[in-house]
Amino acid sequence: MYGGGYIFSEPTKADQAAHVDDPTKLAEFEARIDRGEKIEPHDWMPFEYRKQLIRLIEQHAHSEVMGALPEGTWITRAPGFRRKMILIAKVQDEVGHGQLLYAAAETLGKSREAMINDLLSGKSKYSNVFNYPAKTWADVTVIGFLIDAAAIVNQVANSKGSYGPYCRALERICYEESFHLKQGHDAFIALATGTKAQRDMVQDAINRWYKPIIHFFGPSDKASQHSEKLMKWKVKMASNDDMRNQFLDQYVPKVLELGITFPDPNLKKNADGKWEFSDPDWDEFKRVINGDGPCNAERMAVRKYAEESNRWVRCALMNPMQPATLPYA
Ligand code: FAQ
Repeated sequence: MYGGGYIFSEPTKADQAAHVDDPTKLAEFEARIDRGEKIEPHDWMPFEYRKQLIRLIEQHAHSEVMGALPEGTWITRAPGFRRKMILIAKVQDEVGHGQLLYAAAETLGKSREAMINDLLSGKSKYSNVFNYPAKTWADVTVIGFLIDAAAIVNQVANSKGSYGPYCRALERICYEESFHLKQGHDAFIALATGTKAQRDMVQDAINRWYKPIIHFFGPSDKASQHSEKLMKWKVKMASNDDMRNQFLDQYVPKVLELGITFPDPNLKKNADGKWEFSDPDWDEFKRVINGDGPCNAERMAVRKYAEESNRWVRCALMNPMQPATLPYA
C-alpha cells in the first residue's frame, strides 16, 4: 500500500551508519536532481533522501493539524458571522493540508498511523509557533496574516523541489494559504485601523508573536543541521536565513505602514539588503520544539483526546476484513 511496495521501518542508528547506497544508482539519482527532474515514489532514491523527506513532510503535516488548534479555539468567539464562517473554512483547510501531506509522506513507505504515533509520543516535531497561546482575537489575525505569510514563503520555494508528491501537495496548499493570508491581512488591517483598544490589542499580539515568527524559519544557516543535504537534493529550495530574509522583506513594511511596530530596536535592513535583528533567544526555540513551550502540553492533550475519542471511527474504516475500505493514498 505504501511507497510503491517499500515499507519504511526506521533502522537502528548502527544500521543507518553502516548503510551505503549503490554508488552508480546514487550518481544517476543526483544527475536527475541536477537536471531538475521530479523523483516519484516508485523511483530509486538514497536511503537518506527518503528518511529526510519523511521527517520533513511528516513534521509539516503535524504542523498543519496542530496549527488548527490555536485558531480553532476562536471559532466560537470570532467577532461576527462573516469572520466566523471564514475562520471555520480556514481551520478546515489546515486540517485538509495535513491530510494531503500525510498522503505525500505515506508514498515514502511510512504509515499514517506510525506518523501519528510519533507525534503523540513526542518523537516527531511540529512547528514551534503552534505552542504559543492565541490570547485575543488579534492573535488570530497575526496567525492568519503573518504565520500564513511565513508558511507561504517556505512552501512556494519548496513546491519547486525534487519530490513529486510533496511538490504537488504544496502547490495546492499554496493556493489555499494565499486566501488565508488575504483574510488574515484584512482582519489585521481592521484592528490596526480601528479604535485605540483594537490597536493596542494588535500591538500586544505582535509584541508576543515577533520572536516565534523569527524562529519559524529554523535556526540560522550556520546552525542548521539538515539544510546542506536537503538543498543539495532540492528538497529545500532556499536556506533558513534566506527564507527569513524574504519574509521580513515582504511583510515588515506591511506592518509598519499601519503604524504597528516590532519589539526589536535592532530590526533593520542593512546596506546589503539583509535584515538584522537582536538575538532571538535560540534557547527558547529549542525548549519549545522539544516539548517545553507555553502550550505544548495543552496542544498534545487535545490531540490525544481527539485520537482516543475518535478511534472507533478509524477502526470501523480500517476493518482488516474489508481491505477495499483502506484509505489509498
Ligand atoms: N519548529 O536543520 P534544520 C504552517 C527543527 S506549516 C519546530 O534547519 P530543516 C501552516 C528541525 O525539525 C508550518 N522545529 O531543519 C499553517 C530540526 O529538528 P530534527 C510548518 C523546527 O528541516 C499556518 C532542527 O530544528 N512548515 O504554518 C523548526 O532543514 C497557519 C534543526 O533545524 C513546514 O514544516 C520550527 N519552526 O529546516 C497552519 C515546512 N525549525 O528534525 C495553521 C517544511 C527547525 O532534526 C495556521 N519544513 N526545526 O529533530 C521545512 O521547510 C523545514 O523543516 C524547516 C526547518 C525550514 C522548518
